[in-house]
Amino acid sequence: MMMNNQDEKYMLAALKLAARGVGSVEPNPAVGCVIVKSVQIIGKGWHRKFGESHAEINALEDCKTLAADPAGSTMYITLEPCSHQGQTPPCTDAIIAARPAKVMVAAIDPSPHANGKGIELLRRAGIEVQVGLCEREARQLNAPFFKFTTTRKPWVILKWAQSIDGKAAYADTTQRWVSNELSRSDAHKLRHRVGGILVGINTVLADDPSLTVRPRTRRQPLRIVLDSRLRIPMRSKLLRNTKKAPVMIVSGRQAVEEHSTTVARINKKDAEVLALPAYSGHCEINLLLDELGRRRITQLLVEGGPKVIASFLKERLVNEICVYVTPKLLGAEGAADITEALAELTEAVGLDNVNIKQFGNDVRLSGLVKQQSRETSGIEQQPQLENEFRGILDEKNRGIGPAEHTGN
Ligand code: AOF
Ligand code: ZN
Repeated sequence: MMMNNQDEKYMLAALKLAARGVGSVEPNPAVGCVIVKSVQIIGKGWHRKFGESHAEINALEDCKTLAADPAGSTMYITLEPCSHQGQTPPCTDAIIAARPAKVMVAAIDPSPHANGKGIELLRRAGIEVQVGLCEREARQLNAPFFKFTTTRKPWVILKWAQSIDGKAAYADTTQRWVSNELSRSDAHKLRHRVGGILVGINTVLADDPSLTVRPRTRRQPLRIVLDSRLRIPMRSKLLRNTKKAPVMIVSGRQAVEEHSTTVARINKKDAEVLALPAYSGHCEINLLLDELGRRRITQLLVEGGPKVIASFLKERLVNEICVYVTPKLLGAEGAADITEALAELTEAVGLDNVNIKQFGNDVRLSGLVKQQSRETSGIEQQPQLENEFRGILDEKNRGIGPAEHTGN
């Protein structure tokens, strides 16, 4: 394939632009586009927000600010341009009308509505198209999108906060937080990426969380509770504010049959009860992922507690982990022992693409799960990424939300 360092430089610039959309475009992929003519960038664009115009359209629009004509240019696009009428018209129409000489595409969009169709259309219109420049980086930036599109299962992120000695909570429930405020606000941003947030019933009983996303104008993820014995209190915040965001209580089939009055009361609160096959009291979470996939939930954030975290890891369903460690040893003052729950794991779990960041005195450690994600994500792990690109991923795709320039 004919390409050079200049090409790579422009594609990396497009990837950097794309990364700005992480946290506001989901469940769409983050896409960037750079238009170059006579060794000059004449247009830049990225998909800013779900439902808004695509990267290519924004870049073509941007050419107008320089009064530049994209005819004869080279367009660098991080994902195959769409050729379908979605919430916006097909990008291929706009590209063909703009008459670039060449289009460089980092990765094919595996969605059924794309999958090479966009590239074919451009070629048929006489535009030279090259595919595969910085493909690995492009696939990593949108790893959740690629996993979902190829497996129909959501990308699973585990998030928790703990003391140095592995306690996720204080025994005294009047002391609510283990991590500091900066960590908590960073963790909150993770919710912007996801279509679902899951906790276990013990977390609901102990913390009574609302699990909503602020600001409220944002997409509100489905709030999911694993509750094998249907113990959720009718007075819990979750069941009292079902109008703010949908709620799904997941339980075993037998429990649902046995507790039909509770189910009716939950339904009356406008929350859903999902009955799954269960064995020894535990629902088959693998089947839950299939169901969430059918509902087009592309990313799931699992927020604990320890037992739930351990079950996702035991079932090898986790793609990404984000842990906040607070510099305290809670000893007997601590509860919700993560280390103890994880002692049941029979195999060690390692992380790739590790990122470490400090929030006050707390430390956030995040990364992609090795092997587990290799098996289930369809993406290749690549620890030796291009330095510049690693920076983008570290900031944008690993455990944090939108950049300064998302335009919302
Ligand atoms: C592009 N450029 O910037 C993005 C693309 O409903 P819509 O119209 O927003 O279309 C969403 C689909 O388009 C999404 O599932 C993915 O296949 C593709 N995303 N395509 O040409 C972009 N974000
Ligand atoms: Zn498009």
